[in-house]
Amino acid sequence: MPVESTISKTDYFIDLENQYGAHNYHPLPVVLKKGKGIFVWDVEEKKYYDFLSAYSAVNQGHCHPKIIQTLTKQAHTLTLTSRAFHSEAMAQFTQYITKYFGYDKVLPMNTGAEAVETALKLCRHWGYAVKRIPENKAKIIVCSGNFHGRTLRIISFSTDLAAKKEFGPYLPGFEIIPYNNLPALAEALKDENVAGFLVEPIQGEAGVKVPDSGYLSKTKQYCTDANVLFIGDEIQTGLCRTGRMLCCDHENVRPDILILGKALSGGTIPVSAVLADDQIMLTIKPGEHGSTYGGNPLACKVAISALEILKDEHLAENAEALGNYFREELLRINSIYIKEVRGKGLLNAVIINHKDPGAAWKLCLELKRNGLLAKPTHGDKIRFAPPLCISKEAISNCIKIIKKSLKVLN
Ligand code: IF1
Repeated sequence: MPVESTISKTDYFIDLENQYGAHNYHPLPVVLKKGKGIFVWDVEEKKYYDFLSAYSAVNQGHCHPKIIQTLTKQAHTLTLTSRAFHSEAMAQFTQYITKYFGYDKVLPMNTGAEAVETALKLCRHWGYAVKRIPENKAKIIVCSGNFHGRTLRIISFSTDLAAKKEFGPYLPGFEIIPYNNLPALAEALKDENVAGFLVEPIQGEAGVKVPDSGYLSKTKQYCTDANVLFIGDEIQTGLCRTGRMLCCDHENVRPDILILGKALSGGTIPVSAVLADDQIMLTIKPGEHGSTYGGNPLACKVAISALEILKDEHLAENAEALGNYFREELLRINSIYIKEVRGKGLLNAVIINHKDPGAAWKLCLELKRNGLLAKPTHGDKIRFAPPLCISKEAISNCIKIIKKSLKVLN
């Protein structure tokens, strides 16, 4: 940054990014440079509570010392081998994560979207090899309002126009049914060529849509009865975010294919994984799927640490207890501008009720001014999802900030 500059550091970096970076986002006007635990700092040294947690990737808190120690140690040792060779770390990771979640096998990838792609390919393979669906006829059922990533295949079955318009032609083989609707699933499952049902246990992007209690266990049962794979996208809801290790655990549902990402590395490097039992996973043979970086030693070591922390620090229990407390306190504010408070554990959203369609954005700017970062989604919703290591005292402070900030809407 120029020494004599008259503009603020924040404006300087925002201008720079706008000039050289693609305009595929509309971020809050804050430029961050440091993070620790539940806090982040901007380039003006202002400190904030982080109530987004990088969309639930930093469940363990920013720069968790144990993860950073693992990361730096492994970075000095071995970072990438490709899958052309075995690695010590990959072997250890495969054993660790499969025992942790109780599956026969794991297939490691990097981003969430890649893991979803992997799960879809795996499901189709199983459909042909095991279920004996006629060639090219396999169908996968998905839900309206879904968010599973941004690849061409995944946006092909998105119902969000912004995510898909003018990106066609779209890939066939998907049927979209309404979310949280059992009769619609029962009807769709009548088609014998259905191989899988891909579902988010809570729809994050749709504004933290929590389905009716019993939805997950019943959809799982319907799938089992129809010999269809239940594919749980726990990329956002998993890893303690909703008060259980997996959101599906709330209903004792074990997905046939489990997809993990985000917090699997505690917000350090992209690490994702697909878990399934042998009958499904072993339908993929050498040469049929892979990734240069998937399962790299750095990622494997980091993921083991990230998973250890979730249990060692009782983050599921903390998310459950503090989530309940947070929602109760939000409701107690009793503001006319809060139409609804919803969520599970520390995955929450408030729906703003205001004649000004820009009210949620305005409130987020005021929250930022008062030291709390959160992001509006779909105009009128604000997601509140702090790192899971947050304390009751911190939540209580944040409630005060939210209460004070709501006055900006008067
Ligand atoms: C962005 C949302 C959250 C996901 C589920 C797969 C992926 C995601 C359930 C893909 C990613 C992100 C991506 C991020 C915004 C964010 C998001 F608002 F878009 F929906 F978290 F709520 N399945 N979700 O939530 O994972 O490939 O990104 O690693 O900016 O697109 P990815």
